[in-house]
Amino acid sequence: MIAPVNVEDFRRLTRKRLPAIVFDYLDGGAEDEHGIEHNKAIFQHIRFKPLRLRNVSERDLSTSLLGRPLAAPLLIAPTGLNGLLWPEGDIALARAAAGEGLPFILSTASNASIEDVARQVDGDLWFQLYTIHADLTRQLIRRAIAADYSTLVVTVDVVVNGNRERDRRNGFAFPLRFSPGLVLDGIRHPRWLWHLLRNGLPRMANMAQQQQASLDLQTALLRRQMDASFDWSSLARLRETWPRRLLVKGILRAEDAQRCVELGADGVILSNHGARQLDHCISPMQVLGQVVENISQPVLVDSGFRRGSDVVKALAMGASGILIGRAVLYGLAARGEAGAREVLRLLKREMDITLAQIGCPSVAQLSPEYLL
Ligand code: HOC
Repeated sequence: MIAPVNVEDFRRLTRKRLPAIVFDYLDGGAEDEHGIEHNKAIFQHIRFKPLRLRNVSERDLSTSLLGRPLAAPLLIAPTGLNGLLWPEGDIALARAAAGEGLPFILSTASNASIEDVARQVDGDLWFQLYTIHADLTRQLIRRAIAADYSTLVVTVDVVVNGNRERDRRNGFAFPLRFSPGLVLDGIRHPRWLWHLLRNGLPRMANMAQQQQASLDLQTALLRRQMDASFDWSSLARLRETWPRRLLVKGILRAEDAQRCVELGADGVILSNHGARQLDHCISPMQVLGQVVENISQPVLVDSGFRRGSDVVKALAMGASGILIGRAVLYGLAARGEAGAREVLRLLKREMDITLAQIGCPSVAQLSPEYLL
């Protein structure tokens, strides 16, 4: 294959390198996967209205978010099981983010622990929390504070696990079981198999490290299911236990965003979890404008971003930052840290070209005026 020039090229490389069972876990969505198409297609309905004869000889992608400088309004989204895609996948992603001047959000379901990532990477680290059990939450929060994570992202859209039929058909489960099918698939993907055999099967490091796990915490950890009773009062209590910046991820309604802020959130992340949860769900882009009008705190967004021009559209609509999930994972799975960085750079490059084309010299000056 010729050198990859866009995210879709990296997706094709990833498909070649990974066994189908792992590729499907990364690439797949809920049920019929209409949501994945919808998340991407929504950008087709948002068009630029370029301003002409503007001096765009110098362009600036830099910004600041919650008081910290960023090289561009991009963050690496929290994604689980990155160690299946590349050895030490979480560390590779965190380094790619730091190298590009961007924050990295470590998932509760990561393969590297909170402490290992903090020890090995010098960058702005955020921690994403799944609310599985109150004791686990307390321990994870204590550890994230001790390891100096700057921001907590609480995910609220995985009340139950999404109905992912590719995974069910493939018998995908974690820890990965070496079924005859996977072994055969692995042999057909020797580079992936070699990495896995050399480094050992990844584990969910944050959950493996629990001290004093009560019986019901042990049960919750084994089931790996969320606490479906987590509600607004739980969020209010959680806010009291985390003294630093807190964002709520998975919000899709203006009134919910408002309520998060009233409970002390420093911002929200609009997301439908990359269409991995509810197939027939709106795209966050469909409510971004309303949410931005409703609250003055930062509104971040993810789900379906594959192009720098997608990012520019969201910024013009008022987003303060875009979380990049699958797109950067295609880079990671194809080429490790270098591939993740290549994807971040190509997104930055596409953003820069888009700014020039629409006559806007900096992301700070983007506004709805640039859109139809
Ligand atoms: C502890 C189990 O975000 C995904 C993940 C789902 C995480 C399950 C966590 O695959 O979308």
